Amino acid sequence: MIRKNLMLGVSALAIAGCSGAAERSEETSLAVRSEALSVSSRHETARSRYVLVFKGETTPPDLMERVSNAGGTLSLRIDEIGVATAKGDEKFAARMAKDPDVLAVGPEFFDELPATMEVALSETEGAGLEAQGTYLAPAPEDNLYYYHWNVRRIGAPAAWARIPAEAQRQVTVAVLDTGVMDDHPDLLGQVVDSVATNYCQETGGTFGSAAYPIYRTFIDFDAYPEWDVEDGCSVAERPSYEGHGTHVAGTIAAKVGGGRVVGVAPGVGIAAYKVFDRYRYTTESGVVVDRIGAFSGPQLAAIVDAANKGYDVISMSLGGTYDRSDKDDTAAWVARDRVAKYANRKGSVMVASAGNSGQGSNGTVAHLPSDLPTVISVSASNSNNIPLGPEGYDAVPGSDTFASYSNYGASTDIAAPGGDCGPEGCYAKYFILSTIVRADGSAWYGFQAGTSMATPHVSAVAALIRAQHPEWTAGEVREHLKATADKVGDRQLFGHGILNADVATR
Ligand SMILES: [Ca+2]
Ligand SMILES: [Ca+2]
Repeated sequence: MIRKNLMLGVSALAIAGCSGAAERSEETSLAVRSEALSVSSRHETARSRYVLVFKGETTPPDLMERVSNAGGTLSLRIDEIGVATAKGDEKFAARMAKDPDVLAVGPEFFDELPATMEVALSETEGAGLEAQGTYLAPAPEDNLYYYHWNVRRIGAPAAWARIPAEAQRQVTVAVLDTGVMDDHPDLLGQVVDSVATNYCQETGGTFGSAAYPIYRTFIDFDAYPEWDVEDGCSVAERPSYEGHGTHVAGTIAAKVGGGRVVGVAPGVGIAAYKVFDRYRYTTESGVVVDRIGAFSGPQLAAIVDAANKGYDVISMSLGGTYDRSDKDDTAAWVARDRVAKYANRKGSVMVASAGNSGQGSNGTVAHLPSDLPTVISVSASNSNNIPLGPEGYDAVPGSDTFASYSNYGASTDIAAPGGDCGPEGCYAKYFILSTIVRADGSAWYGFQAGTSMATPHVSAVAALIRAQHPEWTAGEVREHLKATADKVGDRQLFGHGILNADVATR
């Protein structure tokens, strides 16, 4: 029935070749990249699932009776914003739409995470670097620091020098994603809260946390074509580990020391929200599709929870395209707009990826949540010249480019490094290196590209600004980020410019 795009980390991928210190993995060719970038993941929403938006920005006390009287079953009620999700047929939707307290009824959309591809770090990478010096790494363990052109391009080290770790630790960034590996050596102790709002709320990992990215259960659309929360989640034959949220979290807060990389705000805390569910269905041609996607309801619930807990920043490397002129999209649109305003009122700075379809989102089509006025929309930049210098691979001043896959448009607020291919080809050094979970569940490092990778840079700098100015409103932080960005060119592409942590924290 209804389909929505979701563009998460593009993640071009190839098998990392073997390489030593002299032959680093930037030699790895990313032949499949163009194919990966053209992926425009679509998935049918679970039929019969609806979002109900009430007029009064609160849900009526007798909500459950109203839903059951109309022939539906209630899944989630989000009282703070007057939104609920429910299951029912089309008659149910029509009946609810006639309720005088209801503003809009529409499908509950399901945003898909495309199959993640990445350039994994080779096993030998970084070995023997001690002999060459550690390229000004903040700690000897951070021996992949020389790959962090992105961290240095936005001037993060200058900000670290100004904002003590204790001040950073007062700030928390909520990461709405697939989960965060809380015992990754670079993230151990960084995850200060763990919440699963997804419909399959399994726990996992060393600490058994609710947001650990193990997907042992799934929504079985073959067994339950009209799946409801009450039908529960089925046990998978083997777990899957989804590293997207761990990559995002590492770019924000991978710590100094511990593991081998460093985030943009290495002292801040991460609140990991798992909003994605694993799901499976068989296509008409018999292909079994086993992927990860996020329903609207769990996303809205996570934002409300993070805002209620006073988390400073809400980082969303996710989204989908919506059409203002499509009546079916109205409920989802209003609900997302309402929750963004709610979070802003509570002081949470909302940051979201612009999306990876290489399209301008002007006109009636918008990418949500990024295109909402109270959400910072992040497009992706790259560099066309990243030589190895005294501090490692660094972008030559003036070499900024716009990433080929990034969305753009009038609502783009700011750009940040997201990685892309370079002039010599698709080499790892042009990508963003961060923490990942390998297919066997172990902690590792990977290079990825996408607006999903650009977004956490902005979230991290918003957190650093909050550490300096705890009293600033979400709107003040947002305006400060834009005002301090490097003006590099086309407003439609880069918004107010490329994020600058150094200028933003002076
Ligand atoms: Ca580290
Ligand atoms: Ca926006």
